[in-house]
Amino acid sequence: MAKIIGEALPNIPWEEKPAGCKDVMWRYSANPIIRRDEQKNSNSIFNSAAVPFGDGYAGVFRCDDRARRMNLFAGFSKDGIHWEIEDEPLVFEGDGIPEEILKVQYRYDARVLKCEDRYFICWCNGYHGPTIGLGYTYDFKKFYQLENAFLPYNRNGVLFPRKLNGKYVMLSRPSDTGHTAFGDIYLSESPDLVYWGRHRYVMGTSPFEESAWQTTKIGPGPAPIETDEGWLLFYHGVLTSCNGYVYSFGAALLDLEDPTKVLYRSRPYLISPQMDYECVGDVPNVTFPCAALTDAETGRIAIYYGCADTVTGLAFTKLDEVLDWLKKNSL
Ligand code: BMA
Repeated sequence: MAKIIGEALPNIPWEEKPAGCKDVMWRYSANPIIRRDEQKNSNSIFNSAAVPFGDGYAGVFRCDDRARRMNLFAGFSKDGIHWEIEDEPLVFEGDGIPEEILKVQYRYDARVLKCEDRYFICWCNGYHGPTIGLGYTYDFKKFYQLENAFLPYNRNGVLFPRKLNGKYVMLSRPSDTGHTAFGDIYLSESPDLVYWGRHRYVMGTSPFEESAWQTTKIGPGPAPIETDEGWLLFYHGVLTSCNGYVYSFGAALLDLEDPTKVLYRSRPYLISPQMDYECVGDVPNVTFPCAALTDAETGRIAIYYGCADTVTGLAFTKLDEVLDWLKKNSL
């Protein structure tokens, strides 16, 4: 049996696979768990991240307001399903950065992860175009911001939950100023969370004859999950259909020592937009994962994903099941 290297999480949000379901990943029956208007001024709440915190959970939520401004908000939950999201956006204090970097243009699609003694937050940060913002908190009350990790333009920065060979490691998807029509996953490392370099290609889009859901662009989803067989990465992939972009997600297994080596990568998707709340919304046909909770004891995995850029859903799988599927269905 493969093992998640991490902590037990007995109260992980969970629902058993419905009888007769043949899928490797299944949706929570009460999806969406977060409605579009659950926060004071929100137009939509999606592409958000959650982590175990205290005896419950904390998260960083993307709430676009009714002026359609994109910003990040802290939220708290006892069970990982019912959330209280704050009315005011995150305020970061600079950690060695000038006012210019602290200024908020727009912030979206946060990932949150525990690394060493703190919770890191990576997000898409407006700085003359999208780049990767980076900050941390100890308590989800006070937040500290570091330098942007990269030059514009980049989206989907995702830090690993621990250093590798003494360096912090981040996956990202270099992009452009608009609704980028390309995108591969790269890995960069840093000795100090300020200077990022040694950029390496990890994986790119696939030929459509091979696997069409990931032909236009791909990008990292939740922070990689450490297992004894490798880093389990859930990633999104985009197909350009005659009706626009379709965002699905699948999984890959990266080498534990050298995560630029892709051991397996899924040919089929795990989740694609099929339910009404995934197909209908501000941006139709989007399923976009940003967080994963894991229970090392049972191998349970719960994924938070944005649905149609409007609401937030939960989906479940188990480590053994997803690895077995990945190995049998690899590109
Ligand atoms: C991506 C990001 C995501 C969004 C997706 C679909 O480029 O902007 O926030 O969910 O497009 O609109």
